[in-house]
Amino acid sequence: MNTENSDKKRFVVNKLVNSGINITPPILDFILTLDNPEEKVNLIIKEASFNPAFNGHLTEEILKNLSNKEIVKALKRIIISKDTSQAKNDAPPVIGSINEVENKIESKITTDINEKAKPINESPSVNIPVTAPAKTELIPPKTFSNFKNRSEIVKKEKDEVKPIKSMQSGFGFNPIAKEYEPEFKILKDPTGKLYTSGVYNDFYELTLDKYNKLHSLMKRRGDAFTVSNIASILRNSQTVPEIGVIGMINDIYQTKNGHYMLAIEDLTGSINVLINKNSENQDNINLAKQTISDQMVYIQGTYNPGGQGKRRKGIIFADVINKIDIPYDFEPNVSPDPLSIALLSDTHIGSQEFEEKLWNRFLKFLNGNFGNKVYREIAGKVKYIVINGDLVDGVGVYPNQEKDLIIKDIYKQFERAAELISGIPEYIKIIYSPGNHDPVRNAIPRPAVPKKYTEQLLNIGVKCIGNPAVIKTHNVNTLVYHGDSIIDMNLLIHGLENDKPVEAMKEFIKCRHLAPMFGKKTQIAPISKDWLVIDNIPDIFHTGHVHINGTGKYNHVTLVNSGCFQAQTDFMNSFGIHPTPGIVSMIELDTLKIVQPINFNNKI
Ligand code: D5M
Ligand code: FE
Ligand code: ZN
Repeated sequence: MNTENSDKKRFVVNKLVNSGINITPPILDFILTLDNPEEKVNLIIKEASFNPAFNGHLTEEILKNLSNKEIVKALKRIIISKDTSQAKNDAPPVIGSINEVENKIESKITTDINEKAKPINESPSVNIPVTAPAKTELIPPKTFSNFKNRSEIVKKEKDEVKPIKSMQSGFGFNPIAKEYEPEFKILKDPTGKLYTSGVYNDFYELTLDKYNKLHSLMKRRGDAFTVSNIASILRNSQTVPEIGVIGMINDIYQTKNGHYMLAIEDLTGSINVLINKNSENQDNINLAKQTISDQMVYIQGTYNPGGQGKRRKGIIFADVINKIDIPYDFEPNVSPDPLSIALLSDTHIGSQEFEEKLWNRFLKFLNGNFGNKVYREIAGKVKYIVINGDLVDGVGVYPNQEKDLIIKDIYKQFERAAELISGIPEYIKIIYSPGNHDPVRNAIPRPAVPKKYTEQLLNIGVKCIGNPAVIKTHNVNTLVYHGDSIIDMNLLIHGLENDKPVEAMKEFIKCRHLAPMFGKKTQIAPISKDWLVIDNIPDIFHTGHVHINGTGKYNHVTLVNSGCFQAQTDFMNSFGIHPTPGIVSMIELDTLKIVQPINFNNKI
């Protein structure tokens, strides 16, 4: 291959890898046959991210649905020629050829050649015989007209999955939450607002928006009041003490002598910053240890212009380094009423590992049938339930997922989800925001799951929103984010561990961004506005994804990683994840007290 072609290939592969997209060699070769593949790949990434069936694998199906006529035509030509040469059934070549071209790129191009990703609605369905609908004994709603009767949902007897037992409230169970109307508002929801600007490189637009938002948040910090821009600092030919600068980190590393070296940039230029390991303020070193590229920092220190001449390289010797963070004395909002919110995620309905027994105990608990008076009192306060992603296991989400599925049809997974949710008392408002297993695009932010899947959930009063989102329940604001980037954060920052997800959550708050990294496992959609900036400080911050329950506080913000209702799969085992199914965290909205998480593994 000539150099120009291999440069093109390198560019295209880099682009795709940096966007977290998997590709097979035939598809890569196809892209390279297009006119101006560098431009086309941007277009493909942008459009594919908006296809609800797109799960990170760039397949023929995904390309066929692009709006660009040239791509679709070229694809047709190839398919026709494939057909006529009877090459259709030939196995595609192995992926090794890509790695040969770009040996610097890690082996992230992990497409399983045999796994031809199918669009979700074409997945094979299991044949579930239907018998007479089971009678339900749910209490009909009394006051809340916006809630349709959850008991209206048709229940079907199934071979593969048992229907939930009808839930009846425990004797003498008088839930206080029933006496209150829901006071619920969506404050931030990306659904329907995920625009691209249509310009050549939307990642540039996104980065610029992130920069501007984080910069203005940093300016609000008292100590970052007087700052100079980098170009004007670099013009100094003399040493300047006590100079302040705000910049986004381009690179950060520890020198062989143990100091920290940062390259930061603003809109005017970039400059090196050194944090001395012997700094009087060891907080600086501790903060540097927890800092990664693409985060915004404030630096104060002495500028040294370095040697004479054009090759002179100025450097700031930092006395202070700060992230945007939140104030120590942040005062969260509380509810005037004694209600609570239960924070769930990762039920993975449809998976063989879905822990239906634990879910049923949770339903019993909500209906006042689990545990003693103390449990009933806790249950009776629950007014809101958030399901923060991975409600269903989905299809084609990871290689060989099919063998882990008990319900192989996405629509049937949602049907079952609606049945299982219908056991939640009527007076509880349920909010569902999607994760990486739900049938929306894999890249964040995600819009709400489309109605074609959620019709039955909507019928039983479930509110479907995008992710991340901010909701207000009885005066308390909760930032709801599935948590896709927690895994990257734990890999990038030394000392962070998957089994302590709350520590990664604290880092998100400190840098005021939900995915402060590019080109890692987290797929970020190339849109023109950055929805991942934490612009307003939430009262509660809720994540999931890791499948390990954890709770904590950071400067009075309540943190919950909700855990899951799915036992360990082989896929998780391969990442060394030991999930904690059946542990549910609830927060009192009037006190923001974290209720001791209830473990439904313990039979009571
Ligand atoms: O994630 C299930 C668990 O597996 C959760 O702990 C995150 C982890 N996980 C998922 N994908 C990856 C990758 N690519 N690397 C490392 N760990 C991962 P779920 O989203 O439910 O599949
Ligand atoms: Fe999950
Ligand atoms: Zn997940």
